[in-house]
Amino acid sequence: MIRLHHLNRSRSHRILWLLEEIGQPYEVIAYARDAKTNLAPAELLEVHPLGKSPMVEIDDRLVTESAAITEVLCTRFAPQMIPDAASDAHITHLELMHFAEGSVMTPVLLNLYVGRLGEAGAPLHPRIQAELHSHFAYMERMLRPSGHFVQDDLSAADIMLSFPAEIVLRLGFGDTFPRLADFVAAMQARPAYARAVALGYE
Ligand SMILES: N[C@@H](CCC(=O)N[C@@H](CS)C(=O)NCC(=O)O)C(=O)O
Repeated sequence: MIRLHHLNRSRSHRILWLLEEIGQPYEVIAYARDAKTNLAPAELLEVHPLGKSPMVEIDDRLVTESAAITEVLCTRFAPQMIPDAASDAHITHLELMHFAEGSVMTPVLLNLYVGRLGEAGAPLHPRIQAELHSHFAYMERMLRPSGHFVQDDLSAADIMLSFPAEIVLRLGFGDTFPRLADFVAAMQARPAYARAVALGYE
């Protein structure tokens, strides 16, 4: 049995979408962000000491970290979404799976938090903007002519990179990175993505 610990308006949405793509039965335990702090509720700390979402239970094994969850779900239920382990594409797959949380999210989160400092954060803005731009430009360049990352059909990297790609648009960079804008539109047009949205969890 697969059980997703899902926090509203979070990285967990890409796992909900992935679960719809792979077509395995699953259940969702929904958590709501605190209305004032926007943080996860304390109940998530009862599941894991970090108290973050997504988390997935697969046959009673708790799996944390979006990239690990995506890798485990694809390996078990949708192996076509991961390039063959001996291929060059598999190395690109690994690079982008790590990039999605380990690289691009650093300037994204710095931009969010330093932005709250107002004038006090101003000396950091140019560096953060430059890092945001170079990471988004790298994503734009890594998109294949098919409009996917890594493979010419949906892959685990597409799932992982959908979250930062949606942030590119939210930050107003859609015109600067039109291929990323097309990628987001294509992923959101997939029936499985629409089914995940229709579940109404946010
Ligand atoms: N690297 C982790 C990040 C998990 C994470 O930070 N999740 C956020 C949601 S986008 C969260 O739970 N935030 C609530 C909080 O920190 O209180 C992953 O990819 O799963």
